[in-house]
Amino acid sequence: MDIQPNNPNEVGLTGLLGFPSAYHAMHEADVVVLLGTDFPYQKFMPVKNKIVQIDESAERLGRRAKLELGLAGDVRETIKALLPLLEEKTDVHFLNEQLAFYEKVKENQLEYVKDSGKENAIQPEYVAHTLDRLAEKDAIFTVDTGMCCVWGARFITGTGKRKMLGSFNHGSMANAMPMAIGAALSHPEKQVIAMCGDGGLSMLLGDMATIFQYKLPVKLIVFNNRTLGMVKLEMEVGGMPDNETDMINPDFAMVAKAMGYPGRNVHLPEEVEGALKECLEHNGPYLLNIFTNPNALALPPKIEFEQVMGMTKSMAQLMLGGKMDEVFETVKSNYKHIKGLL
Ligand SMILES: Cc1ncc(C[n+]2csc(CCOP(=O)(O)OP(=O)(O)O)c2C)c(N)n1
Ligand SMILES: [Mg+2]
Repeated sequence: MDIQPNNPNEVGLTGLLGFPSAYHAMHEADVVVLLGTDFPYQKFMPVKNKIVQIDESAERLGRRAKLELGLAGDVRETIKALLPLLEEKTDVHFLNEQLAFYEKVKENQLEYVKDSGKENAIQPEYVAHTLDRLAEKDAIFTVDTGMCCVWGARFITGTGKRKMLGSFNHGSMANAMPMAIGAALSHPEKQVIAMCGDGGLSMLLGDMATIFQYKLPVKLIVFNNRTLGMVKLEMEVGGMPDNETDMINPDFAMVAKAMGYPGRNVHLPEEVEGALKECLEHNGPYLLNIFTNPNALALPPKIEFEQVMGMTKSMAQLMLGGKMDEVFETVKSNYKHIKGLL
């Protein structure tokens, strides 16, 4: 998030949560320079172009990609040493092409936001986008492992002053609320917003009491899709019918009230904006339990043929298993993604 704002050459994130524009730019470039990263999602790494990697840990060089050049050292110092050796190019054709594609991708993203969903199937993209508009420009966001990572990465705009915390190395569930507790303790002056999954929140429900005990003005926004959504998606993409991913949740708003602070259930898309405003403006902790669409999908920027096949197979298996309604809902709620594929 730190390099994103005001960078005129930005083309978005890459990887599983990323944008097609970043994927495309990385694959079409002659040379890719990796600074302090080797990208965990190997499948998204280009293989045909020249890759230069700079990292202070030599053992990371070439770990996930075939390198043309690997340099062990501090990124800043290494770049300073390399810059005088570079010949500046003035042809901006490639850059402009990538930026134009990124604009299109961003426009396409807004398609998701236009559809706010329906009763008990509020579109999470719409919720995240509305939250992005209403939150402070220096807010601290935390995102639960699961679909909230996707909504956060795609719809919360970096301003240079905002921070986003997640369990990005370990991918452990239930991180958003405890991270928000830590953030609120260390930054009492900041607005702290936890984007929680219903599965994640349930896992550490007891921590809701800690928020009250220490009077932390944390805003808990629950993307309550009544499922372990990310895992359900992984099963579907793997060609299996989902199994044991449904959640029977308590009334989280009532739980918040029992803990000593306000909670509100949001069932209708029309209520989202007002409820978010009320939550963010409240002086103290607040929980919003938003009933989101359990079939909302986040497709990676590049869709593997096998993944599409897997999805079809799982849909067929659901149909065979008699879950016709669910199949129809999944297809219907993802027609927008199909547009992205064409
Ligand atoms: C401790 C732990 N258990 C299991 C997982 C596997 N896992 C990753 S995301 C996820 C589902 C999360 O569900 P929820 O919090 O409701 O978020 P959603 O994806 O539905 O938005 C699971 C089970 C994990 N990453 N960490
Ligand atoms: Mg969930």
